[in-house]
Amino acid sequence: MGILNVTPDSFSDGGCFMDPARAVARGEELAAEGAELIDVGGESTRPGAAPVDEAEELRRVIPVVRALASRTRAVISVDTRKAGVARAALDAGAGIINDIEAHRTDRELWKAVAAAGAGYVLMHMQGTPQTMQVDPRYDDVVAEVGGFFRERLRHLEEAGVQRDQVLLDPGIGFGKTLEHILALIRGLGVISALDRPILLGVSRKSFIGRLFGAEPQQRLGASLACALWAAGLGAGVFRVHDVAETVQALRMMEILKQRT
Ligand code: 7PJ
Repeated sequence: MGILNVTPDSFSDGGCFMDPARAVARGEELAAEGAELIDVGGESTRPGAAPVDEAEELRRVIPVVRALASRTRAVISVDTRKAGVARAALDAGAGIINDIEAHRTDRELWKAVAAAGAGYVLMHMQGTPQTMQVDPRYDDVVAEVGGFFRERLRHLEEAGVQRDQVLLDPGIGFGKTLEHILALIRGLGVISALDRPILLGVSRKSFIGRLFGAEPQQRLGASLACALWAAGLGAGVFRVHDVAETVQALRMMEILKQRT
């Protein structure tokens, strides 16, 4: 899954793709590098980011979704917390809604996903983007994230979203300390047991900066190491900035696993 932020303020590529033509060109590039999914986001979720109103988010996201859905073979995912944006994006050709709030703010969103029969990324977050990094606490982070998925999967089914529409994402960096993040990545096997595809978003994240003192553009090595580790524990979708490098690393691992 290649990341395409059409925001002025995302941490790694904010402001690069605000012009729709440039955003579409970048999406086509991600697809050419081997992305099977492209995650288009019009609202930054970094701690303290300014909220974006619906009209502005629609204006940023929908033209890009429409163009990429018709011009690439990639499935378009839309990173939104708003039902109105989700509905418009699905109409414009998106196939997946990536809802980092797990519908805490907008109960209509699940109905839109159910009506379209679309894919749905169910991501764990403790708190809200404004508060999540203040003082995250867990007794057992792996067990608690697993419990959250079980509970939400039940609610999703009640709302008409079937299990086979859902991908599970532990939400790396969303209300987690460095220790929580490492425990979750080490413990992904527990989440694999829920028998839904796992999506992992570690690419260039700040915990890598904490470990190695590296700037976002210098975090590829650790991002790849996490992806390969997670692939070994059953993760199947990797939300990344560096698509070509990640595809090459995962293909290499597949080659090494083949016994002829
Ligand atoms: C994630 C995301 C993630 C999902 C962001 C960043 C912060 N959506 N949106 N999973 N991260 N599903 O890219 O560093 O980990 S925004």
